[in-house]
Amino acid sequence: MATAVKYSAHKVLERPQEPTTEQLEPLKEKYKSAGQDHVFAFYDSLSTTEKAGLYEQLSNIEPGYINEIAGEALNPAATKEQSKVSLQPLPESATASVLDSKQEDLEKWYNSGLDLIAENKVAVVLMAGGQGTRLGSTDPKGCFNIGLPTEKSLFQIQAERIRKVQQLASEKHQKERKVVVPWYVMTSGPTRGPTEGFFKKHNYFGLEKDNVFIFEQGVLPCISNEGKILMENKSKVAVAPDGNGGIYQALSTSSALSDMAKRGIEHIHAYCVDNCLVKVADPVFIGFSASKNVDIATKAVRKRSANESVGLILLKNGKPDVVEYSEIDKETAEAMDPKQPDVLKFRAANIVNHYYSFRFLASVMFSATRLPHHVARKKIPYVDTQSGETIKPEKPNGVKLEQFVFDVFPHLELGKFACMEVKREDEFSPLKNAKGTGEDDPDTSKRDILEQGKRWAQAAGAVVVSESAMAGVEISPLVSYGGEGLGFLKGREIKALAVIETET
Ligand code: UD2
Repeated sequence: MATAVKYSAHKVLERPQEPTTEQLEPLKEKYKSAGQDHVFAFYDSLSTTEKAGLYEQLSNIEPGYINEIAGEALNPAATKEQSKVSLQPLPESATASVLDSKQEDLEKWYNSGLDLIAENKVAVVLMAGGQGTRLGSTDPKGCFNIGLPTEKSLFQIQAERIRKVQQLASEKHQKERKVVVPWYVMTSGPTRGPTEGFFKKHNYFGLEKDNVFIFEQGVLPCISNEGKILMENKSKVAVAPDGNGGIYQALSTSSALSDMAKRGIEHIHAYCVDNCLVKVADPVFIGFSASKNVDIATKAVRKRSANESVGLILLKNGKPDVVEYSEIDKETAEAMDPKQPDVLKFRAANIVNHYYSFRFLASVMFSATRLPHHVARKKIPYVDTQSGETIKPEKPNGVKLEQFVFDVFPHLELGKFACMEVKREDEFSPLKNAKGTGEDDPDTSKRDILEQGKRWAQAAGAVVVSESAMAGVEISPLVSYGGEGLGFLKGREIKALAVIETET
């Protein structure tokens, strides 16, 4: 299947040439037969550079494919199957829970996970192409400073967790070999430059540059409610990132996947940039998934409330799947467990924290472009191709088309899928909203990290004296990955707010 938009290899048009008639006519014909030739409305009035830029952009879009996916997304087939959709919680056989697993199992998974990391078989993929509109920051979310005493960004916290888990794996094997967990960072058009610049400015946070692979996902044109491609200005189609489901095509097209193959990677941890508690390359999760020999595993936390903005991990028509919060019906979201009346029936909340076997990722490429496109209704500024006027709409006038990363789940037999429930307080605190919202915002992220550090210090035998409720302990990931190695704190009194940056 042709891709919607080929990847602009960041070609800088040195001396833009005006497209010839032989080049232009077939392109105009293709758009005309797709009913999208309004994109040429201003072509003749454009400068040579603008003509070259528009020609380049339009040549990388398949208008027929855009019509197909926009048609499906804007008019979901109201087939009779819709009424027969069966939703059930995942069966016990497909789920494990850190909350009630035996300590010996957790240790077994932890140790086998560290062994796989030590054998350089584990990679990490960070989904960082989102535009973070709700947060109100124009920078990529990973650059965000949540207000910790050290002022570390989310990127730095995650980079230091990779460094620590490399060190733990190496120490488990008496440092016999160099341990590398390569970090593949998926960006999108708007986030690629600022992300690359931030990593360079901070010297990759102590990681080796050759083991940080920044790549770009695809984009899709923004579409009017009537299915027409929207123009951002007279010489540019309005585009948006193609969703975190664009990861599959991007891993292949960007050659990240072949880089993993060269390195002998067998296990991949893919996660969401905005979760400040994320255990990057979590040995327990890697060990658990590898021991079950699954192709995909996903972490879940107990849903906080019926209206929490999280996808629900469940069985849909007998297949593992996730129903997104933007698409769940009220009745399903609020259904209570018949066996436990005060507990939600569907309570396995998706936290964008997935394990993949390399063999699965390498196989899924052919079908990735056929993942469904979801519709995000947005107010999209555009140029009216009749009047030439730029319109800033007051209400949603169009849609962004997005693929969702979890839409590959139904491609799996249940036996090749697993779900691991983890503790929200230890592993999930998403940064979604602007400061002051009171939920999933910079203050809740900061609170959750400081609280976790305080718990770890107390578990290690320290006495923490807090001056205020928010006062906690920031423990550097370079000192402790998950609360381990803090014996040096035993018997010490710590006046919170405190920072533990080294073991001395
Ligand atoms: C995501 C999940 C939702 C729930 C919630 C919890 C999906 C589709 N939805 O919803 O089920 O787990 O998070 O926090 O996963 N991203 C890209 N490229 C894109 C769009 C997003 O890389 O084109 C990344 C984004 O940078 C972030 C992650 O995907 O790391 C989730 O994106 P989001 O925060 O926009 O998703 P949200 O909160 O709507």
